[in-house]
Amino acid sequence: MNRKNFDTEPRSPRITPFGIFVDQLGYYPDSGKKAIIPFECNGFDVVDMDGNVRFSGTPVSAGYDEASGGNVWTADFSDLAETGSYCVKAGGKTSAMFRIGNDVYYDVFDKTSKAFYYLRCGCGLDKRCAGVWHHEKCHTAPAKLWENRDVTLDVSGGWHDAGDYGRYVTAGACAAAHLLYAYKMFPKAFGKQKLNIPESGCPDILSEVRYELEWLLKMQDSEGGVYHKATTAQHAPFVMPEDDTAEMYVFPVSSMATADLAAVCALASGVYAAYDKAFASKLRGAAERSAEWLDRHPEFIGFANPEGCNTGGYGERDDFSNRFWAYSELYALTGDLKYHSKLVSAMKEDFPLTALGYGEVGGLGSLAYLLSKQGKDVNLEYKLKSMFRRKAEELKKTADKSGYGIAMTEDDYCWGSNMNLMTKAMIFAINDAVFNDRTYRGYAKRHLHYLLGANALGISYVTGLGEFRCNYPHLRPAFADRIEECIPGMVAGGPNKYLSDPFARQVIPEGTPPMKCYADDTASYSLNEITIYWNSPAVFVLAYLCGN
Ligand code: 9MR
Ligand code: ZN
Repeated sequence: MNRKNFDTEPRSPRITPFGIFVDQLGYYPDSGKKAIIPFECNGFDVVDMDGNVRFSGTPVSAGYDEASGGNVWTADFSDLAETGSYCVKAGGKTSAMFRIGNDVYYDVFDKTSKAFYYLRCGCGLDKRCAGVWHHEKCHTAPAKLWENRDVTLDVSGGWHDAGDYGRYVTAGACAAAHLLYAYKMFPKAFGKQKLNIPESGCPDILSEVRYELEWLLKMQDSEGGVYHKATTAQHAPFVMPEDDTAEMYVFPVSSMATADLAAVCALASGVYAAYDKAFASKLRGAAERSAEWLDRHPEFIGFANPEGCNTGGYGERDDFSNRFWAYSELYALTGDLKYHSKLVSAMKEDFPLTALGYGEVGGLGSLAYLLSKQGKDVNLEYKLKSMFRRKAEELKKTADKSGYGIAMTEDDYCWGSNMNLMTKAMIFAINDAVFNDRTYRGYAKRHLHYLLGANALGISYVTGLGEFRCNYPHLRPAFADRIEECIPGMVAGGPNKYLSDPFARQVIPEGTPPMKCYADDTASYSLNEITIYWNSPAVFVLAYLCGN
């Protein structure tokens, strides 16, 4: 396995040894359970680890599946409820090993949550918490303002965004918000979680999110505006973070970053109030200062990389959804009617009210409003609820047509498709939580099953989890540490039919169906990078399934 020269020698994609696809982590005893068989056969068996047949059935045709470009049959073994380890066999082929049990997702829930710790910047990861993946502290030198190099400031801390070492406010705010909502909506799931991180005193996930929030606070300037990102001028080579010693820069304020900071700080203020009043009030103050800045700057201040910088842009075309999210969170926190009228005005613009990604954040604003304990305009509440319900109904229709049971259209297989996958599952989870509608639970689960192996490549897209799993993500420390086993719990971007990097184009033949446009190769940033906001929706979905 040559991991050193990936930039000159991309490897052929590793092929799954399995011909039948299952969630490699497993199924709850009382859940629906379907293996996916991409070939015709007469019958299937579910076999335990001693080789005994424990269930037999006949596969049912699910017809032609567009996204994977083939006919699909499903093997329904929902009636098998006994705890244990199994695999599915049919037509001389077999699935990966999986378990049936009430605890099958605990490990993936913990590891995807712990992934944020491994991405911490500005501190060392010690052996006690990080095991073999420990490293020295990184990126602690003072940074320079890109536009005025005489000014230096301390912006250490937070999480590395992704496979690169950049730290971007809008991306960070979105990931932190997914985790905070996961905690707010499904607190039970986090009660028993032990992430083995240095802090204690509150649920581990809140200590972890606080690490990011403390950094976000440093990105706010004295006027309340928020710098868009802190990165070096160019992406670092594939070295350990402590060996990336290039000059760190802080890039200009954007209105998206400012609004997102106001939003996430307001949200966090409400959550941390129960643990640390001083921190909660600091967050509230920051949120209010950024909201005042937004008042003084009604115009859109976007972001594009200046000449000489090639790190992530996270540009957006407008800041409508960001402002809506900010006012909605501030209203939920304070009950101040001025924020209510601002959120209503923000809604005059056209933007999706259920979007949960890092760019379009309208869904986070809607969620803030719906979960708020403040007085609500009934019409507005009804409208936002209907939007979530309508979205779920639309997704349900798409999922019912898919052989894999997921609501992914062909266009959803783009850069970071696993974020699309997991935010769709979030929509189902939100519908269950807000309307008490349990019918959506199975839909959410099937999206997780796809992530964990019930997909056309039979691969688990989470490092360290599943019998056949991705292990070579485009993630600098995972390459530079020379450790064969990747840092666990990282969600890969996943199939991207646009093949947006040279390595992807080199190894994936033209005409490959969207669901198969993936290679577990360090070289491919458009197929196999990891990011904080691809992990965070997975944590949300797992919190829902483990704690609800
Ligand atoms: O996740 C982003 C994806 O949706 C975009 O298509 C892509 C190209 O603009 O950028 C991705 O974001 C990258 C960011 O700019 C820098 N850090 C790594 C991110 C994941 O590749
Ligand atoms: Zn760092």
